[in-house]
Amino acid sequence: MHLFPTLLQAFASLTLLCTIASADEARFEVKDSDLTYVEHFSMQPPYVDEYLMSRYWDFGGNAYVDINRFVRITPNRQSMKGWVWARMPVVNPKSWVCEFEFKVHGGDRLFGDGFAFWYTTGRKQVGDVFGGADRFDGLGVFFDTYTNGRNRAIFPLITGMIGDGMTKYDESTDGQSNAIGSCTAQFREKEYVTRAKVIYVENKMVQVFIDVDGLGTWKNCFTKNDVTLPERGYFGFTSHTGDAADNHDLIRIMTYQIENEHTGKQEPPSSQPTRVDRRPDINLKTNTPVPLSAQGTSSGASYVWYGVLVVFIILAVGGIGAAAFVAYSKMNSPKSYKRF
Ligand SMILES: [Ca+2]
Repeated sequence: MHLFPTLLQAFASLTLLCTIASADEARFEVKDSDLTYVEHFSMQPPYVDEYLMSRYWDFGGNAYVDINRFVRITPNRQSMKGWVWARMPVVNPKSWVCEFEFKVHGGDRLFGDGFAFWYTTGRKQVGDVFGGADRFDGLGVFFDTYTNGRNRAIFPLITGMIGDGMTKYDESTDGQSNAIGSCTAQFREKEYVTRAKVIYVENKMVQVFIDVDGLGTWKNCFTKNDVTLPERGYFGFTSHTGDAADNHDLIRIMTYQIENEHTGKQEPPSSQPTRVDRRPDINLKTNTPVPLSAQGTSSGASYVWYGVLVVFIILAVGGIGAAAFVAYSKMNSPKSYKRF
């Protein structure tokens, strides 16, 4: 007679066990109505402004911009490394969504290695973790297309890792030994644009969602609760190729501030310090892809200064030459001889 309540009790206990076992189920949902667009951490075609500069992003290594089409982090060639880094650290928003559209493609031959999304205290440091620096401080999400280590996962594999500035990325397990979560996602060689979004709710949660099936719907890749990321991190994207290669293209980045009952009242995103370094990392004059220097340090401003310097040297040399010629002419003129 008491079987039904007992069964209910057992079911309730089982449910509780399942809840505990899947502790990294999302504890709450971030809704579209919680979001405010943040321009200075976003990027979209044509990627450069009227001065052919990118106001908020630096590009470097083997990365290049194809205006209106994509930012190619690495081209489909062996041993390439490229990067795209935000110029300003994320002071505000404290809780954010960084959504990006990307394409990874290059044919059916040997392909790799993938690309990384970063939110780290360092930036522009080139290294061997998908083109970014190892022992990073912050969050890395790796879109891994090449199996380096022995693991049973099906690739491509998306893996998240939180670095403390000392822990190394473990390539022998493709990052699985230090992963906060991962999922398999067939994002290569798609006709449509593939998307991902990384969500951080301050001191509470990191989540990664993907849309790689062309259906326009988000699927949870992984959730990690009770996470605190460092303050003043930089958003970045890096990639590298080795013997295996692919085009790793970034098409659009859209960053949003989250404000809901879990984040509390947030400062408006516009309160972000607006000091922007106007020196560009790129000099774009045509619609054709413009490769960048190895360090990404060549700039339009530099070219202008080189031009000014060259003109100055020409004028200076010309002036000295003219003065020398006049002096020589005077010395050798009949008048000069008459003085002696
Ligand atoms: Ca790998």
